[in-house]
Amino acid sequence: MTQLFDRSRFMQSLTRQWQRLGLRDARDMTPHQWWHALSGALADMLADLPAHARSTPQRHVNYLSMEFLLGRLTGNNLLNLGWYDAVNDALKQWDINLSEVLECETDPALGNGGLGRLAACFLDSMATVGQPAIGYGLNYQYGLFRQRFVEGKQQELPDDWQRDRYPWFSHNAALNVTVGIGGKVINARWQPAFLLQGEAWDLPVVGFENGITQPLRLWQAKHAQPFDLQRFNDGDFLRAEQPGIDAEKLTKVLYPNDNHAAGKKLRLMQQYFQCACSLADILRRHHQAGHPIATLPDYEVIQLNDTHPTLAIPELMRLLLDEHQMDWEQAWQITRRTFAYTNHTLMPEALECWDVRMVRALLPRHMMIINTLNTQLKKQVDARWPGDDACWAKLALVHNNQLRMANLCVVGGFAVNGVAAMHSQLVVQDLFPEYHSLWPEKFHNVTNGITPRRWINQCNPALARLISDTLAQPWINNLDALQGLEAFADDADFRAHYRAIKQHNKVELAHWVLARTGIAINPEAMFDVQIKRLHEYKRQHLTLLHIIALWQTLVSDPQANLAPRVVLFGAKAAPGYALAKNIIYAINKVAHVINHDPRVGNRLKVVFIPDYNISVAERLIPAADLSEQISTAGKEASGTGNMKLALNGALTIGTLDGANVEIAEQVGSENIFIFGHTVEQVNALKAQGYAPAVWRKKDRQLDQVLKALEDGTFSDGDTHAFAELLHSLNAQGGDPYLVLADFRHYLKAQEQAETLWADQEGWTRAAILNTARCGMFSSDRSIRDYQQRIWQAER
Ligand code: NBG
Repeated sequence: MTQLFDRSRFMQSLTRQWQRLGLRDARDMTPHQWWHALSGALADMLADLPAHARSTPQRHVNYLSMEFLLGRLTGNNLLNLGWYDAVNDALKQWDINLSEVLECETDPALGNGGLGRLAACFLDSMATVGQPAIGYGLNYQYGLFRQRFVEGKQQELPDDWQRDRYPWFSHNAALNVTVGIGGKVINARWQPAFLLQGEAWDLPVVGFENGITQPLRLWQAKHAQPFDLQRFNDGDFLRAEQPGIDAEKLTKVLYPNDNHAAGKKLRLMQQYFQCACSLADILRRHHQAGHPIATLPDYEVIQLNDTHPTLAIPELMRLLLDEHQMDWEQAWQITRRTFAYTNHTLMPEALECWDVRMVRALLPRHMMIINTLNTQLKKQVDARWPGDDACWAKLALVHNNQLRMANLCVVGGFAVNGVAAMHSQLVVQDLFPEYHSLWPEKFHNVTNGITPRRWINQCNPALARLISDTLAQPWINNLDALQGLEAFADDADFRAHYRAIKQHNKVELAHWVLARTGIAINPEAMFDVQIKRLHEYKRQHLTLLHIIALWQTLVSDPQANLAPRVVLFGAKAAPGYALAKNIIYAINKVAHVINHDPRVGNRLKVVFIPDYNISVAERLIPAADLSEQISTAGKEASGTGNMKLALNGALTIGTLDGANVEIAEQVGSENIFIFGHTVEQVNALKAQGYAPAVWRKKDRQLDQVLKALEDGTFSDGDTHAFAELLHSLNAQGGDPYLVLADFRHYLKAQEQAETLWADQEGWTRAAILNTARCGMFSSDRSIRDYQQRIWQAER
């Protein structure tokens, strides 16, 4: 049931906010203060709403994730509460424009990319479908770095996102927990060397028009005592404060790596801190509800978002054994029935392994428990594969002084899932075949999804209105209803309307791009969009090769019949990832030459939008015509940007990778441009000994394109400017992601896209069918799959 908006309560609450700022009148507020006051007022009102009565016997979900990439909250909460129009109206008495106020919010960017954004979509969907849940993460003082380009090169700036108190946070000191670290084990009891305190900072997660609000609880590290009193009294003031300074460092920054394990001690401490705080909180709630500890898995499930929170497994064992004096077997049964693990990658560099000595130094008791688990597992493996050392070498939790987190997750929980059909298959086939044969019932697929609240209703209001006007039923929390649009794909009036919305969004984007980058783009051109983290496997450099090929064609043949095109990139590279940074640099340099080439004019423009984040995505997605999803087959676990773009009516050009496979199934092969080597073909090529030089040699156009990068055409004669990029493509045994092998096929697929583009009615028809047929990519469906297959399934 929607909560009714109480206007007078809102006015009172708002008044308190500006009075607290020491102002005499609401009119004295700056736009930023308006955002602050509005958000604070809404947060107060939300806190006072009656709690939603829960009668369902469902297991409660604890979603543990090191990342939640939330994006702005105020506008989203207003829409989900159903209060947007009422607040918009209330603000008019001061001539305040709500959408301008909402623009003042800095994105809470507590995540890197798809994994963190997925966690945010899942929170929204759990609240919307009524799955009782709490999200647990860390309250990083600095979110993902802000990006700017200096002469085309990425530079990172700190993201001090909560410098002036984030108004949606509520802090409850009664929830503080104490966490130990270091020290030794004496008589099987851990004596930590020092203690930290975890403070709980809660953000409200608002379900869509259903009166449900659930917390996202983010832990912040503080020193347990203000300082060492003895030292302080002795006059050693600075040293007395030392432990406190270290504690606060712990949750200062988010590690800026996507799909890559950092291996740093501070990161391990962050992981443990998050797990220890969250488990203490889960057990506290369980106890408070009057349930005996042995019934934990009957009431609670802990979903591990990738392996980052794996230490929750040995932590629960420790609590059961040492704090609750349970015997090993019972503790193990409880633990195994509580945890479920989602795998998000097959890439070796992203599969976390920790140096055992480091783990032991920080968590000696946990390491003992893990070693015992390892011995126990060895017995099972020996019984099944007697004397097979190679098999044990793969399955061991601890091997060569490395602790393998993914193995611990598979062994320590009751369910493992991949994030798209093909990925889940590869998890079984390539990553865990032996585990699968031991416990086939543990393995599942849950295809990712995205929340239609943010990714249509909020970011594309005109499309949302058209859908609501067209369909006779609610669709925002029932996305399968979009099927009802199919019938309208053949209706010329509807197509005109749908196309006008896209055009309007493109015009808006063009204004914004001009203001932000100084580059004028033609809204009549095809908007070709590639937005995601910068990674070699995602192949932004393949797009770059296509751009250069287009430019060479335009220059050599001014009459060439090419569709006017604007290629838009958004991507951050991890600060230590030299190749990714070089690709950004190359794109920016090529863009500069092309955008200033009078022979090209308006026919081709390339824009790399700096500081890509959720708010930027919300602008780009509704305005995209073509969606680039071109990772090497087998490398992208799912992708979720692909879903957002398709739902908003961009046609996908993509490989048979991740969720592209399912998108292609849904929309039909005539409404998507699929190209490239398949997983099997990629494996076969590699097995033969893939040689990129061979592919270059047999394709003159490819050779010309690479030459232009080599000979300084785009770098003022500097032939070393793109050394990393060129080395990755040219080196013998190089091109690990088969860019050159897929180049020709990619260009053909781009030509197909151009052909359809020339027929605007046909293009629009395909776009409508993309919107109509992508309902299954709602994260509400993902959550229901988790419920049926994992959380609420008979065990
Ligand atoms: C990422 C994958 C994406 C996927 C998201 C969410 C990691 C480790 N994995 O393909 O690369 O969409 O997870 O599942 O960040």
